[in-house]
Amino acid sequence: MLHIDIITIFPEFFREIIDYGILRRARQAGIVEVRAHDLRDWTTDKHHVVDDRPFGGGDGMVLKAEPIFAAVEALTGFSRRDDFPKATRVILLSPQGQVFSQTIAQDLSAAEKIVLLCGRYEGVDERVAEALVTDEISIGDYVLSGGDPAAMVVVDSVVRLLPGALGSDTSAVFESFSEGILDYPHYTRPPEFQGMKVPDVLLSGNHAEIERWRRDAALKKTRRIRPDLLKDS
Ligand code: 9D3
Repeated sequence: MLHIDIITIFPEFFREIIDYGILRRARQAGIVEVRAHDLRDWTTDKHHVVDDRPFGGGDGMVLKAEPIFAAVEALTGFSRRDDFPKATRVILLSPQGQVFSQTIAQDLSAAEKIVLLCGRYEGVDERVAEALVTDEISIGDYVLSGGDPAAMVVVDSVVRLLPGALGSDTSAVFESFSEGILDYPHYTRPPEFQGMKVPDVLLSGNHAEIERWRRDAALKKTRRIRPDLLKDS
């Protein structure tokens, strides 16, 4: 079973999500365990302060190293990257990370324990990245207000790759097949809606023709919207 621990200053943000959809089913099937922890639980001062002003000056606040190191030690038994078992991944979600991908999701789905550190404010004390985390991940080139939504993205994409999480394995097989190209267009009833018709070929019952149409439509759509996916293949 994969254990996922999320360290955040907004644990309530995750409560509902943990209890819906594939994640709920995977948890009930004993495939994964997901917990959201409040970083403030590992502060030692009266006011549970998790942030402080940046050395050298500048705008905004920085998440302090001490509570993060304490949290990771409590959750993994270790507080140095080099001491973690190989199947333990401690991931900092930050704009400075490697851009997340399906390949990284697949790699993470082989782990036994994943700790996700959600950054906030202007950043996280760099000693966390230097000595504690095994991976630093961004989910793309746009500005979020913190790492929490990024952690949700990582959890969703990793959990659905776990054996048994999707119920049937048809989707997983299909996915590896279609990687690197956008999906073909889908239609369902009715065959005409507000004057918009479903392509005749899909109603023809000719499976070879349908297969050809779908491959062609997927390729056209990819060329138009994501030509980068076709660059070297
Ligand atoms: C506008 C603030 N920026 C000043 C140059 C820096 C900045 C600091 C902190 C920008 C974003 C954040 C908070 N973002 C994350 O913690 C984050 C994130 C993201 O913003 N985009 C994509 N992936 C991620 S993962 C974590």
